[in-house]
Amino acid sequence: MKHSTKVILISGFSLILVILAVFLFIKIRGNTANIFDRQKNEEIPSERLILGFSQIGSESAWRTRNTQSIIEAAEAKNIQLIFDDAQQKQENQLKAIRSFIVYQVDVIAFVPIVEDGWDNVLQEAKDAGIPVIIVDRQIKADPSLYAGFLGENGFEEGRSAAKFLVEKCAKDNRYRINIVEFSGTENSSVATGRAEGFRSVIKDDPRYNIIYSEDGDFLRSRGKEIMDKILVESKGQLMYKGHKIDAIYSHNDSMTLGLLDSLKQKQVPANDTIIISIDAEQKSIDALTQGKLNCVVECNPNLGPILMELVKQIASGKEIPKVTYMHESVFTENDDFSLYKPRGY
Ligand code: GYE
Repeated sequence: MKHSTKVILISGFSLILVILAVFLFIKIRGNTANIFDRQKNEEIPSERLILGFSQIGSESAWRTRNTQSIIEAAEAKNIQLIFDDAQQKQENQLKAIRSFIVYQVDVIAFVPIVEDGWDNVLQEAKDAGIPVIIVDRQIKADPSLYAGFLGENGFEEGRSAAKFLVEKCAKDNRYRINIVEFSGTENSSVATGRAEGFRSVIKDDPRYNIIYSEDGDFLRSRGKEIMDKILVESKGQLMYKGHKIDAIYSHNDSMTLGLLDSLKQKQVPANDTIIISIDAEQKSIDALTQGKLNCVVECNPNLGPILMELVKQIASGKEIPKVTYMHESVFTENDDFSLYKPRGY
């Protein structure tokens, strides 16, 4: 046993030597010196910056606009972008981030599809001296492992949705408000935040009850499937297990458009059902102005310009804020729709 342990140690030591040799070779050959080799506050012309970006996929119009914003902003700032689409798989994101490390990009940024499972790869990036910016969704990891977060405040978005519902219901004397929730991707920070924020507003009023919640994965197809199932079980009524559905809270517009598809296909009127959505893509705003929705909470996908500013700050050795939230507003049935501007996505 002792002998085998010695063998493992020797091979381990030679393995370390090989890795060091490869690393040194890459370092010498590498034409983009790692930013931590540079003097602090040295302004780095952005044409020399390389940003490795891992995007989760293209599950919604919001995501598509988010991607466009990042690509456009990198071009505008002359930052070389290595972009990877993870096709909704965390393992693809981990592979992409590791490839960015080997390539020795200057900065890594990524949208974490779920909150957990990032500590090891973030440690690897830190060990390689490559700073990481978390984009759009947040993670559960040691904050010292990444430079900062830029994105939405899901908790506040959920609170805004519930505040609209409470204000609307305060005007009528309904003794009970039954709510069905179309949830975003399970274990994503944005779905968790939107769920917790909504509940934080209604938790002390017994009239409000979330009678059913299902994960629709932020997908239009899943939003339709869930509503189809509800309508089949209730024989075409907007009811769940015998309870009237007074309100629907959907974590994103794609799922909302899917449930509207279902109501339209089955010719189920929803005039007295309060429907609240999040994102504010054009089709959802159009549904609001047509009276199909009552409230749409904005989630701003245009993160590109601010992200590139943060990349340049980091690349010059400056600190960036640990958290940067985007400005977001709320659109409701009470607005003057003539003041609305095109959403661009
Ligand atoms: O609401 C949804 C997208 O992470 C905030 O993900 C984003 C969410 C957004 O699929 O449309």
